Amino acid sequence: MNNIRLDQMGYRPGDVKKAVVPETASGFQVVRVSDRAVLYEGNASEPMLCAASHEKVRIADFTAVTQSGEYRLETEEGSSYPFFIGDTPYGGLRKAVLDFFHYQKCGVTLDAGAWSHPACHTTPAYVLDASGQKTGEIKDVSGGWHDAGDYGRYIVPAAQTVAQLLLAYELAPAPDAGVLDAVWFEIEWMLKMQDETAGGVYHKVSCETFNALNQMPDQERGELVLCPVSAATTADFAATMALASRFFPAQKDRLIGAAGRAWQWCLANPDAPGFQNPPNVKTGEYGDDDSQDERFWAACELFIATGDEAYHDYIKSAELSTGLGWRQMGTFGLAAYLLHAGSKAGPDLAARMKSKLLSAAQDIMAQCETSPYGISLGLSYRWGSNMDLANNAMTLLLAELFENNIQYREAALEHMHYLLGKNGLNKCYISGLGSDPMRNPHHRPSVAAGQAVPGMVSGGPNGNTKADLILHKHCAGLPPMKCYVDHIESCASNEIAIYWNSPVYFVLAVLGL
Ligand code: 9MR
Ligand code: 9MR
Ligand code: ZN
Repeated sequence: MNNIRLDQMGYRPGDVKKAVVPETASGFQVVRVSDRAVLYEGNASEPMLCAASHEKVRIADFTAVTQSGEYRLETEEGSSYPFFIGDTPYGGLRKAVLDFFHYQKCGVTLDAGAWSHPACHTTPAYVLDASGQKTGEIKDVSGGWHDAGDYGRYIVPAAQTVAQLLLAYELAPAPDAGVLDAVWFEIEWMLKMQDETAGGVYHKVSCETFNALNQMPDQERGELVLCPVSAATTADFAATMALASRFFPAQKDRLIGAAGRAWQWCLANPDAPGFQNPPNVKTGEYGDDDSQDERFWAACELFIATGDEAYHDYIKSAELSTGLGWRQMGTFGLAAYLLHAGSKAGPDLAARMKSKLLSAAQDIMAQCETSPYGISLGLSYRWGSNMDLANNAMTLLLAELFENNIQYREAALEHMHYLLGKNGLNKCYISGLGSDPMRNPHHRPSVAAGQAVPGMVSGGPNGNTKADLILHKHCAGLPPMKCYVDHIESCASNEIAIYWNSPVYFVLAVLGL
């Protein structure tokens, strides 16, 4: 393995181009692959410590190279993976990241090459109470996307995913028409997850336990159970349906109606506790005992969708918070209000929201400045660190809508370079692309087929190596940026998930990559 870290796909001519090289490499060259012509010769920066990888490194800046071609960056010690400079160096990346959602479809016959399978999870689900007993009710909740490497379907991460895909569609300079079809598939399932009488939304549907890692979806035949309604889920649902009503005009009344019923449930249950798995249910929990941020987001979307001042009153007295990851969703509300409340927006409130969003962006930028990789995770590499990374990039791009600062955009792009190989492990964290892509995801259809579905974003390094045995075996004691193993059994560092692909898709679409 070479030790020159750069984007394994490449760079557009006008973009900043930086590689990270070892401390020992002071000079470098950019060499054309076809004829070994030296296009550029430069000196790397002074050595810097990367706290997250515990390495002293230098930055090799070759922004000056703008001529299209295929190159390698070379030092005295070695040569990088080849990469392209050109107008479209990312080839099929963005399409693959979006097409991934097709492979996650549940409840339908899937025609998807090696990953094809008959319809899965089509039996009705038994509603459980909080103690895990069946209530006697059964419900058809077929459809939607499998959440991740497992086959559960959970509303909380679904809401994050749908919101990020719809915002990508809304804010991209050239949106992909396929987004709306992709998202509608999920929304139809989400609608089935609502208890129509009381308006509450069931937290999740899955079998009681996870099935074997080598089974295709249709081979999971256990009884499906619906876990109890929760507040975070119901508020997320209200927000998502109201948001979706902007994009699906023919379904507007139905979506707003469902959102309004969910909101009424939230009002009637102000102190509902956070969701916990009933004792017999072992699948993804997505517990969140603070639903204030989800309620705030729902009120913002419902205000925009209906113009009803009752929602505005709720927003005015709500506490503002930020976040784009399933537990903390405040930024979705801030962005919605700032972009769409229009002439109805309270100017003081809008100013407070804007400063909340911009201060989140400034915190992210401050982290980027301390990192030779130009990224924002600091020392915090949690389960799904690549989602945190992509969500930070998305926050920067949202902030850029309200504060014209080219550095936000440049930093967001550095975050994509990190995912595509410019990182402490020289690994491309997206399957099917780059010179050394993720090959062995913790993803049941990929394990069953013996090959990885393309376009999937790995969870990425997880400093808490004890979270799975194989990660601990390979990475115990390593610095956080290196706690990753490309192994099917490492769910804590190498699973994939719908809500890890969605922020990456947002960034690619909005940057026009
Ligand atoms: O495959 C499961 C993955 O989707 C989850 O993220 C992870 C943590 O909840 O759990 C995985 O399932 C493992 C289970 O927890 C323990 N036995 C082995 C399972 C992997 O095959
Ligand atoms: O993304 C979730 C992460 O934040 C948690 O630390 C982790 C362990 O509880 O669970 C992750 O979510 C998994 C979910 O529970 C089941 N489906 C796969 C998800 C991704 O690993
Ligand atoms: Zn299924």
